[in-house]
Amino acid sequence: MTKTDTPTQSPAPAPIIHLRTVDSTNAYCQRRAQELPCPCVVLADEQTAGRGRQGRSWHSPDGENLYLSILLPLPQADSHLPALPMAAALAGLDALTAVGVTGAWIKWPNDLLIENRKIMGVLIETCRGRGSRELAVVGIGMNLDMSAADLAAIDRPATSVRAEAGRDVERAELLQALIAAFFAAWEQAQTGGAAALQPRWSAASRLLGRSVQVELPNETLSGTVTAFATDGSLCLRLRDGSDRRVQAGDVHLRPL
Ligand code: BT5
Repeated sequence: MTKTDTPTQSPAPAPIIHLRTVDSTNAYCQRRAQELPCPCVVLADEQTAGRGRQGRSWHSPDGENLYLSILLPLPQADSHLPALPMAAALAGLDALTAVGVTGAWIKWPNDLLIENRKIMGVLIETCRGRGSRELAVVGIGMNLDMSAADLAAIDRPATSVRAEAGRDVERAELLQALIAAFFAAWEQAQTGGAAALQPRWSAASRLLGRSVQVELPNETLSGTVTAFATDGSLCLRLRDGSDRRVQAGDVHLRPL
């Protein structure tokens, strides 16, 4: 069960609701969408059923990591939707830079990695708020201070802010930088749509020109990344010379 601390008004453009423990901050937002302020940020110290994409799980031990969901009105224009994952990824990059972690890159669609070690993941879901208004739930998990044992429990290489920064970083500092950067990017997208964020987002990827395998639900594509479209899709030149655009999938880098 969740234990809700008193909602605190943050200097960020949205109230932060701080939970001690919860199954998943995304699930919490979906359950409480009718009563939560919108926008708001739901933060937890621990998730007992943190989730990733496609039924995968997000390792969320109790401690100093960031497990948060930003509840927002879902943009009306389709052209604005891809701005959500872009804003989340860019906010993560900005927050890492703010605390002195350099070298992070965006692995399409919106993982943040340092070399091949994952430090942040994003899960975007939707729900209905008051008056059946459609809302977006932007879930962000960033490892701040994972023990070596917790990192080792993850089935892929993973890292944390403290491991990379080599110094103590306060969770409040990281959180504040992340939220401020998210809302700044989101604000930019209000007028310019995803196109306003796409150049920076695409430049922060290391996949351009790389040979990749993309796992889709029913097939696996092999090809070279030629571009990132304004709508956030990945443009691939396949081995047979044909071009494909994919909107979601899991990318595996092939050796250079
Ligand atoms: C993601 O999924 O990367 C989305 C993760 C979103 C987590 C946040 S936490 C707050 C909010 N509430 C939630 O319940 N979720 C969101 P995906 O791309 O499917 O990656 C999942 C994979 O990342 C797993 O299968 C592991 O290989 C790896 N992984 C799991 N936990 C990790 C961690 N803490 N750090 C790094 N990698 C992890």
